[in-house]
Amino acid sequence: MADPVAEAAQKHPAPEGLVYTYGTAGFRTKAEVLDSVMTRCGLIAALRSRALKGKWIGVMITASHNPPEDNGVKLVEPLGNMLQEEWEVLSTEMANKATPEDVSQFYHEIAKKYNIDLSVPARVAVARDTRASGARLLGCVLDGLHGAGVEHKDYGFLTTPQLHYMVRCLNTEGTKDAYGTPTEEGYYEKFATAFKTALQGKKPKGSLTVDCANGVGGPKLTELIKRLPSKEEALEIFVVNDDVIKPEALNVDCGADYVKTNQRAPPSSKVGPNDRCCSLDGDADRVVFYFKDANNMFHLLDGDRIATLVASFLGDLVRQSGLADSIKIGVVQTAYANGAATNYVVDHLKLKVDCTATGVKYLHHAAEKLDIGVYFEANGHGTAIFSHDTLDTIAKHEPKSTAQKEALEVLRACINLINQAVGDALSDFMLVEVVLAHKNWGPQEWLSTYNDLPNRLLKVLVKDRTIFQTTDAERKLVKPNGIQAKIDEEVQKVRQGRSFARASGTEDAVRVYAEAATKAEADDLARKVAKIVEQAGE
Ligand code: G16
Repeated sequence: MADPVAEAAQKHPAPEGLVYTYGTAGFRTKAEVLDSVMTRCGLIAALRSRALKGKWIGVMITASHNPPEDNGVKLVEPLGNMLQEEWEVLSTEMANKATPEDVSQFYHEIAKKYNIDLSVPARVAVARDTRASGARLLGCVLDGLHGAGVEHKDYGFLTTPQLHYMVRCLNTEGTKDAYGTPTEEGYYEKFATAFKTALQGKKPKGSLTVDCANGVGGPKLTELIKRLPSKEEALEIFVVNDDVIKPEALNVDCGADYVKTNQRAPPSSKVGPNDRCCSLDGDADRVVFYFKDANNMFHLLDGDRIATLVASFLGDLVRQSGLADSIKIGVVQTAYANGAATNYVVDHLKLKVDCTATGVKYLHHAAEKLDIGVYFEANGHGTAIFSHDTLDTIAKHEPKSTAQKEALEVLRACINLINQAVGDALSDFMLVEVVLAHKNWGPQEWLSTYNDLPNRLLKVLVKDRTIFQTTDAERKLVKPNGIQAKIDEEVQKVRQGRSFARASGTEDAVRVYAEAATKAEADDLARKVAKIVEQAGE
């Protein structure tokens, strides 16, 4: 075969009878059936890079919060954003081509349709998390990249946000938007320096225990800590669940998804009352905080809490810097946001709230329309982004007093501390620590800003989850017919009730969320809605 694209596809034939979809966060399923998808993603990455005149594109091999036997792949756009939706569709189509010839034909069809010059250099940066299947799947991606004649950089093990950072740095190097040095050292230096500057000599109360879900975040956090100010000067950090030698331990009984879904600390947790803890997920792009009070009661401080904390702090800094008239802040949430959090943002912080479908790409997109867009999913995925004009305004602003100058310095340091490319658990937890240190708050003060409505998240296994179709930012089901009316009926029976069901984009399940005035009502509502979903899915 003289066709290198078809040759690459030939090496990793597609299993028969499987249908792949580029979901909430790329392709994600059992690792054993992903070889062909990886090679084809390598080809798509090559085309995407060529379509953008040789800009660097990222390929991240990870299944994030999923169990150890899963894996996945997501593509990263030049500024570190998620892949454009149109290209998600192309990726799905490519992944489902039956033969190597079909793959090659489609590759050339895409080139033709988008006027892509196949002789233009293509550049792709690759990284992976610590899953056992990662090495094999990396080989499959590289076969695709070789087939398409791509210049590539293999970063080895990275957290997902680190790869997003690298891609943004590679594409902005030497320009006025230069984001940093595209190396691991560059990443640690940038964020560690920003952390120190943003603290302005303030010391967070107590220590922080970080559960790394036995994923790639563990070793990377250990590296970061080496560059942070000493524990005497700033923050004492204890790293737990950082075993990457046993890949079967990944996300098991620990990590952000475990803590958020079960609303309890990992069973291995040994911290004392009021000790701050946080949990990352398997690829360190989510973080949730929590603590146990003096009565040993568990309290979760999830993505909603991080959003409200960060939005209020940035709002204060903008005001104190004398910029309140020129910069507006908004918050972006999904349907999973606790009703109490939404009310707090609107009624107390007096900020605008947008609601989008699940998936970082939707939230990021909505946040891009704001001067400062703070976006977080309740599960701990998120960041804050600053528009070009806002960055410019902040850079040029001349403070008129010492107080304005100090606030402006912290605001500028926060811009560097917040990963603008994508939500980043390491950068996010440092930001939270900065805010708590400035406010002189412990977790209890943070918790007391508002009371969450009791809520429950359930997973329902059905025959075919694709039959569950939603509208209104996933808050209502339009299919199967009649199901929403049944859910509404149950919701009306409980006080302050709200519930919705949606097909997961990363797992083979339908997720059910319910909240109500009391825990018993929320649990009961969740169970009833789950039953409705189960019956409709039979
Ligand atoms: C991914 C997405 C998130 C989403 C989560 C769950 O996270 O990046 O935006 O909230 O999946 O999505 P779903 O409910 O559709 O399964 P991660 O951390 O697994 O990459």
